Amino acid sequence: MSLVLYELCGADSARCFSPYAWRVRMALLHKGLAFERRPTPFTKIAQIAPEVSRTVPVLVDGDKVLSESWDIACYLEDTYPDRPSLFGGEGGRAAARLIESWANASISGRIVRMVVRDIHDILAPEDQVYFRTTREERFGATLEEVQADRDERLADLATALLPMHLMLKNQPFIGGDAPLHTDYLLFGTLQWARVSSPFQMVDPASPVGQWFERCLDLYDGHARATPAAAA
Ligand SMILES: N[C@@H](CCC(=O)N[C@@H](CS)C(=O)NCC(=O)O)C(=O)O
Repeated sequence: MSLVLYELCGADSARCFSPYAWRVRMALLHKGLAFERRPTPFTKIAQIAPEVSRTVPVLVDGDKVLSESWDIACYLEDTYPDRPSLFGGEGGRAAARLIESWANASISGRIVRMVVRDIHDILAPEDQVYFRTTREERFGATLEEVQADRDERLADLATALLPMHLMLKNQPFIGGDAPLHTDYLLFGTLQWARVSSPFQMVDPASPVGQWFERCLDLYDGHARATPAAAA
């Protein structure tokens, strides 16, 4: 097997939670490509391929070392064109950029403030020190302060998810009748929350919650096999 995916894990190497790595993992499954997974903690990421990336995911395909989840999805689409398409054509690839920006800016940007302390708690001790230091510097507040008023911010997250809620009245996936990479872009973000935090931010009975469950069922329930964070 020549494809190797480096992902981000907690103290438990079975608990991979990076939203960007989940996007790539789902893209590999969509393409039907076999791959080996290498769960990597925060403080070991720099050793994967320092000349190429300081972040995960990193995908190794033979002698190629790739980083950046969007670039990896495009690489898979262009390198394995005979496999199921991730984008459904060039228009789909261009439109997927909007979904990526929305998922990153509007959804991940809100979710991180609801789970940042919980992420800390699933990390190994040396990663906890690194994570607390870098994130507290980034937020200008303690992890506890950042996450403190998350209940009051649920309505704001629901508003940010409204376009998805409305779309789901007409079709089961962003890709239409079946998922495309657009679905994996948002899915990765919500899977990050599911795996790293017990805080329930999307009602499982809501249209978005049901779409998320459909994504968890894809590829023989692959993503569901990573357990949700325990309360
Ligand atoms: N734009 C990158 C973002 C990747 C990224 O930020 N990954 C995080 C994990 S979710 C990371 O590796 N962080 C390393 C660190 O914080 O030291 C992508 O889409 O792949």
